[in-house]
Amino acid sequence: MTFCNFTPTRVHLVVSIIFILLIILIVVNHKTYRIGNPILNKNNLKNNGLKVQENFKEEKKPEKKIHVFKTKPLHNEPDVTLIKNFLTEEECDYIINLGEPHIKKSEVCGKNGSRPDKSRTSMTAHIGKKFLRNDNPDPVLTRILEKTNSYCGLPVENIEPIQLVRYEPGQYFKPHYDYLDTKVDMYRENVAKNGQRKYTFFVYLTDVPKNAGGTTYFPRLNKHFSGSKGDAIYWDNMGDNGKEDKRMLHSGTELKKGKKYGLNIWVRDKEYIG
Ligand SMILES: O=C(O)CCC(=O)C(=O)O
Repeated sequence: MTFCNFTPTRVHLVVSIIFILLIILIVVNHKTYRIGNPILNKNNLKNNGLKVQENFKEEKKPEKKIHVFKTKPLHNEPDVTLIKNFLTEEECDYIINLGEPHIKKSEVCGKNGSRPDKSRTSMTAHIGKKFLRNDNPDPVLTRILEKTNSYCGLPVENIEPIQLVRYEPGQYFKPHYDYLDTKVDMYRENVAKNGQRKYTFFVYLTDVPKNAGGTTYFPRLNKHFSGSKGDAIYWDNMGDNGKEDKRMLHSGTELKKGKKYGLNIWVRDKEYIG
């Protein structure tokens, strides 16, 4: 039979190899589209005028960590909330150790800028940009900012440098607002640039002994609040209508004994530039 007598020539061999290579090329090319090679991402394909497959898979983004918070309402309308264990004990100690070497007399925002004042006798350290270098981000600070973003929903970029505060017996912070007074030129400019302080997280970094004062007091709500180590007291300084909410007047009452460390985390209503 002719079939049995078939003897492959060199030409047959070359044609067969080309054919097999062609099949391999088609299969590999098909797979590359489906796994979402970053070079062949949807936009590049579109920009190149190529048709994008319906089932194209995008490059996998790192999963965003989901934080679960346990909360307790402390007051309704206006809302004040206790966030249990917002920081871990280790995070509290870390912040104290990080800020303590930089601590100095607390200041208040006045007509002529930030100055020490007898209405605030505590000590403060700003934990600012130098601790948050992009090339070497501090993992604990990064986690705290991520939790803040996760709870309030505003971006990490809106958070001011966080502020460690320390009270010793006899020290206090008289009633004040956290939002900046836009009737004062320099704060109006600051708010135009950086946004207003919308949310406050005041985190208790240490336990305050019982009956030792040192509460967070809201005179217009006639309520004293406090937390255990790691708990945050959270409120909105702006209210639903976007205006400064005068009911959020608050103070740090005089500490009678022990030492109280707290952390102010203020979230602006737009990106904080500085
Ligand atoms: O010490 C407190 O309980 C509140 C502190 C406070 O209001 C502040 O530092 O702005």
